[in-house]
Order: sequence, then structure tokens, then C-alpha cells
Amino acid sequence: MDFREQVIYQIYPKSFYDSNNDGIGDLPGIIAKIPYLTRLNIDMIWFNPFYVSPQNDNGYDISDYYAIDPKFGTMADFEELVRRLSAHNIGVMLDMVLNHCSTEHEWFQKAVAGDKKYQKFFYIREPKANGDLPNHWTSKFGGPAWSSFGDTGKYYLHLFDSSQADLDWHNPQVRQELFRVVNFWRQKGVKGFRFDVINVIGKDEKLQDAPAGIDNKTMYTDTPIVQQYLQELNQATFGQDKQIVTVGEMSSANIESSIMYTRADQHQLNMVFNFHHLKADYQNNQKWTKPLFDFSKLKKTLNTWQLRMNQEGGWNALFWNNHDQPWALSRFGDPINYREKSAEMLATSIHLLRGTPYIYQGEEIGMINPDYRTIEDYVDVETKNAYKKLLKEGCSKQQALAIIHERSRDNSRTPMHWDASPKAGFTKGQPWLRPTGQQQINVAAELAHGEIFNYYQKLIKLRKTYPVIVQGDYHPLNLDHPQVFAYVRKYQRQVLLVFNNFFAQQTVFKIPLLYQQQPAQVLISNYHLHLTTIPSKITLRPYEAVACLI
Ligand code: TEU
Ligand code: CA
Repeated sequence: MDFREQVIYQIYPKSFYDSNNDGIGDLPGIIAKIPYLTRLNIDMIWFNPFYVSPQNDNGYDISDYYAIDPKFGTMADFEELVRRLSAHNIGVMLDMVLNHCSTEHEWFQKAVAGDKKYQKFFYIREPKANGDLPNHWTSKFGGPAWSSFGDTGKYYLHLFDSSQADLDWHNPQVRQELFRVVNFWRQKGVKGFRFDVINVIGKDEKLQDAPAGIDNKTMYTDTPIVQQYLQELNQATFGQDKQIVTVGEMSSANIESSIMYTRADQHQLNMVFNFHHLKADYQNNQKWTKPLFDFSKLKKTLNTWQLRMNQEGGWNALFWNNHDQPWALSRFGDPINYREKSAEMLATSIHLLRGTPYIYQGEEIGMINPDYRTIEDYVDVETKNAYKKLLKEGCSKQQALAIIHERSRDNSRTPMHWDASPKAGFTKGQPWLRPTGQQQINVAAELAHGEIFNYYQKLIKLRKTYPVIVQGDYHPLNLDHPQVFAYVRKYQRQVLLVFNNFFAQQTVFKIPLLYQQQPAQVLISNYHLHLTTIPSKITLRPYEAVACLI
């Protein structure tokens, strides 16, 4: 099936289902939940990393690319998972973390032991003559991007945690090794790949600081050579199989590069995740601030990416949630007063845009940020660093915690709520991250009397029924409306109008003359709205979403 037609579900294995009660989700646990997964009618599942890893960054610090971490299961479990899912026409998408590996990886260990070949796998540099670090690049998780390379007096580069050493993609031997990894998993029947932070693999060869006034990130983000390396990766691995789905994870990618990364004639990737729309509640573009939702910014960002990717031949990955983000429902919806309606509105607004939609585990039951009260509840390395930094910058513990509460990546990493029991039906042991709120929000309750899961099922079914959802061009509708995100999708003679009220206040939206009085049918509505013709204006109730086909 074409990547444009698919709906992809994301599983965070550590938090999905624990089959052996050690508190950590695992592959047999996922296999046990296949009956649940098939109910949604998804086409592919992206799994966060379960390779051998010391877990300093929850598996994004890989020490063996070719083996399953025993915490998660065995290679036989993996093979069974692939087999069982493919029997239901569900493909497996794996996370390829190729920008860096764990400092416990054999390559880094050999490098530290003095092996010249492997020293060339990493960015190892002398300090400046005055003893300063080789440059002023910073780690995404806080602090400098350099740590001491053993006791050599040199430093190695890490754009993330100090246990995640960046691999030098300029070295052809490194690229060969990484392509081998992709092919290994391809031969195991994997049907998709998500490439972690893949737009930062083309570092400035001299590792220089940016000229004064320019962000150092420009020295390693979206550099032209990334495209060349992606073409090489494509050719050496998945490019040989048109069925394989690829997505580049590039949180801050610019639009011009993203068009190139995803244009079919460029032979790079199928689509990219960018995170720009998820900065709509950042103050001064800073993550570690109290959220302040700027709806107009959200809309403008989504609109720009929709329009340009459409006009210039790119393709978007569509998503609100993943394991790096607090729940969109807690940020842009109303998890207290309108949990179901706002969850459905968010789902409608994203699924009917032009691109391939992703659903993060728990989104389909309307999960929300956990109610953590102390820093000890959190596990994530980025969160812990940010907390320390906030305290250092003068925040009180209470203020720092209030920010962490809204922003931590652990918000979406809590165990899946299967039922209302104290461990949420996730484990009988001690869960690695504490579930909260499962009494109200859980799979059993949702399937018994909730409406969100059914709504997702319906959205997915629509995508398989109406080509306009997959193929249609995107056009904005009255972008300036203060509460509504509305758009039109057009394909051949089909016209789809989509209205989403992002607020708890009722509002009126005027419909352009062109569409008024046209016979139409409601494809989906979270208030069971009925219409047979398009009115001149539509009144939208709190968090109301409606899509009409003309
Ligand atoms: O994330 C990369 C990334 O840029 C972010 O989403 C990052 O988590 C965020 O900016 C921190 O504020 C990917 C993975 O999804 C993430 O889980 C890993 O920690 C990271 O790469 C390093 O591999
Ligand atoms: Ca387990």
C-alpha cells in the first residue's frame, strides 16, 4: 500500500504492556495485545527502539544495533511479532538511530582503547590552544556538546546526552556500517523505517561555530550534504523496495529542505516529522517555559507547511503526539471539561490534512498528562537536566516543577492504561514510570462506553473510503478566524470542507459563497451534526469538529 494511504500507530514498547511483570513493557506484551491493535485498522506500527541499550535515553543510546535488548525480549519474539502483525496486514516500522550510538557500543569502546579506525567513527577533537572546548555547540539535553574522551585530554561530540556519541557520517566506513544495519532489519521483513534526527548528520566538516549572531545549529542542521547522504542511504537500502515506508524525524527542519527530503524525484525519504506546530505554546520559542497557547501561530504553521509541501511536491507526516511531547490534549484541548470532544476535534483537524497520519499509543483513548507532584516521579534525562537548570536560573522548586509538569517528555511515556486497577493493567510488578488517572481513562472503560476510540476508527475508515482525504489538495479557509481552523481538500470533483473549533466557546464561521447551498453529506462530526446542504454560516459548539463532502 502506498505510504500516502496508510495510517501509522506508534508503540513505545517500554510502556505498552508488560508480559513478565518486571515493570517494563516488552515484545511478548505487544504480541498479546495484537487483538486490540487490529481493531483500529491501522496499516503499520512504528516501534521506538528496543535494541540493546544502557537506556540512558530510553533506547536512543544503542550499544548493539543487531540484537533485541533482553529487557524487551528475544530475536525470536521480534520475528514472531513481525509474522503475527503481517498476518493482519500490519507492517513493522523500526526506529533507526543512526546519528549517534551509545558510548557503550563496541565502536566507541574500541576508539577509547586507542583503535585509530574507530576513532574516525566519531568526532574526536583536541581542545583549543587556550584549553577551551573545540567549539561552542550545545547538547539538546543541556550543557556543552563535548565530553572528555577517556583520559586522552581530547573531547568527543554529542548533540544529545554524553552517553550518545555522534557518528561521523563523513567517513564512508561509518555510512557502510549504518547501511548494513538498515539492510539487516529489512531482511527480517521490516516494512518501514523512522530515521532519528536524520537532518543533523551533515555536520560542518571543520566543526566551526556559526558566525556571530547566527545560531550554531545552522552548522549541523539541514546542511546540503544531508540530502546526498539520504540519497546514498536510499540507494544502498530501502530504495530497492518500493513498499518500504520511510520517515525522517527532524524536529526543526526547514521547509525548503523538507520539500527536497520528500520529493519523489529526489529519492530520499517519503515524509518528514517536523515539530514546528508543537511550539505554538512555547513562550519566546523556549520549551522550558509555562505554556501559553497561541492559536494563530499554530494555525499559521500548519497552514504554511500544508500549502508549501502541497505546491512543491513534498509530503508531511501528520501528528499531535509522540514520546517526546506532552499530550496535545493537555496542551491544545480541554482535558477536564471537554476531554472527549476536544480529543476528537484534534484528531479530525490533523487526520484530514494532507499527509500520512500517526497515532501515538493512548491517544485513541484520550490519555492526558500524569498528575506527578515531585521530581522523583520523573525518569527522563532531559527532564532531570532541565529541572536542575531551572533551579540554577533562580526558579523555586515549585516553579520548576510546574514547568516540568507541563513539558516533560515523561508526560506521554507513562504506561498505557489498560484498565482502572492500581497498575493500570500494564504490569503486576512495579511499573518503571508511575501511571496516574487510569481510574477514569483506560482502554476497558473507553471500549465499554467511551467515544474517542470509535471516532478514531471512523476517521481511519474514511481515509480508506474517500480518495480526497489522501489525494486532495489543501486550501485554507478564513485563516484569520480567532477560534476555528478550517480548510478545504479538493480532488477531482470531490470537495471536503473541514471545520474545527479549538475553544470551549461556541462560535460562528461564515462559509464562502462558492460552497453555500451545495448539496453535501457529513462524513464525520463529534456532535452528530446533520446537514444536507452547506449553509451560509455554521455555528460550532465547544470543540466541535465537522467534515462535509460536497
Ligand atoms: O528526538 C530528537 C529531538 O530533536 C527531540 O524531539 C528531542 O527529544 C527534544 O527536542 C528534546 O527537547 C529524538 C528521539 O525522538 C528522542 O526520544 C531522543 O532522545 C533523541 O532523538 C536522541 O536520540
Ligand atoms: Ca517486561
